[in-house]
Amino acid sequence: MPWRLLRFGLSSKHPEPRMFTAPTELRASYDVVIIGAGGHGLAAAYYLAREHGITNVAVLEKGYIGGGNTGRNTTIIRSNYLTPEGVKFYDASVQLWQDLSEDFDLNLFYSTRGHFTLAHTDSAVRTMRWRAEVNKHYGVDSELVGPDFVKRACPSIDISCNGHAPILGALYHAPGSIARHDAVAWGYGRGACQRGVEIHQQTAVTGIEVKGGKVVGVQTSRGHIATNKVLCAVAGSTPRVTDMVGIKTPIYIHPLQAMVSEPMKPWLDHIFVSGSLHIYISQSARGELVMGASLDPYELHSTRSTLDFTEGLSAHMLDMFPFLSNVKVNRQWSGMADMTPDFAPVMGKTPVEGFYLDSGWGTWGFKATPVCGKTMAWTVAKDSPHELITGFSLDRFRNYSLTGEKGAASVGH
Ligand code: PYC
Repeated sequence: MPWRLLRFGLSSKHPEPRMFTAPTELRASYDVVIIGAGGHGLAAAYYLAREHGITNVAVLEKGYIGGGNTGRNTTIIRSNYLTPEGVKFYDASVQLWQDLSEDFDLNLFYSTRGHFTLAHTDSAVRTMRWRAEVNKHYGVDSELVGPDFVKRACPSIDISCNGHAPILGALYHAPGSIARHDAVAWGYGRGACQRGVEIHQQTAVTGIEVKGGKVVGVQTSRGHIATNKVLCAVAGSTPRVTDMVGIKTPIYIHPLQAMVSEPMKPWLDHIFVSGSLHIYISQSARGELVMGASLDPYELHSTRSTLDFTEGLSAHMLDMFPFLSNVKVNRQWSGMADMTPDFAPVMGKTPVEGFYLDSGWGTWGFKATPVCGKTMAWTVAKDSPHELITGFSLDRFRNYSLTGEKGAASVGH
């Protein structure tokens, strides 16, 4: 149990102090400005302060802490990727996740469930075998299992999927986990604040000043800031920020929707993903079923939800779990996903000196929060890409050396 929680329980003084200090004024200059107070931006601020001693840092957020994709995902954490770059990177993240509640002294409800990616076709079985072998090669616990294994793990699943798409096998990844998404942003934010970082909410970046190819300042809705280093960590809004410095990326924004059911008593231990049915599901600590599907198939900068999505997802969910037919949907939401052509992120330095990108997360940025914070903090502090992110640089598109991760997407996109 986190020590802070125990101390709180035994204390006669309530309530606790606020999680974050709220600075009123912007300083005239900062060593580093981070755009975006989601998990990634706050994690980078935390590691800049904790591991590199850089504390004159402002995190600017046009909305509120964790109000973007950090609060708009389905919290799945895994490292069963397809490429060596992806497996090593996400495995480092899973290692960090495991100690994060302890590090923050804040319960993140990190819960290891085991993650199944179901295969309904021969070619999907082949891809799962391929992923299992790459995973094992890099020491990640993944294996190809048969339908009996799946049925034993989850007796309520209909292995025939209503006859539409019988389950032929699955990639089983025992370390697959979920966590409380808001708490991650709070933990990194509080840790960064405690070390002197300033988080300015309701502060929109309206322009970035570049002189002679170098960043020299940032214009905000609350005034000007001088700085030589800007980290852009605004998943779903990346093109708006890269436009400010004149950088072109192949990132397009698609909505990614999700929904939760009313709470049920716990019946689903594992996380299930079906690429053919285009769905994923887990059960949260509150008993809600957390469910999602593919991206909306068009470019759109919007977080609106649609009935079409609810109907399609529900129909496929019932193929797998027919007994859910009377369960109510409590709420649904949408995030804006930064999609890249090879389904791998875009991280690191850019052609503009002092402008760093943490972007292109597609549908899987939440799980990368800790490793991204750590590697981006390193990259910004040393002005040199951390070794774990060299496969994700922007210039891979110019050099035709893509990092093809589409085969590890949760669902067909
Ligand atoms: O990458 O595991 C994942 C994921 C789940 C839902 C969307 N992406």
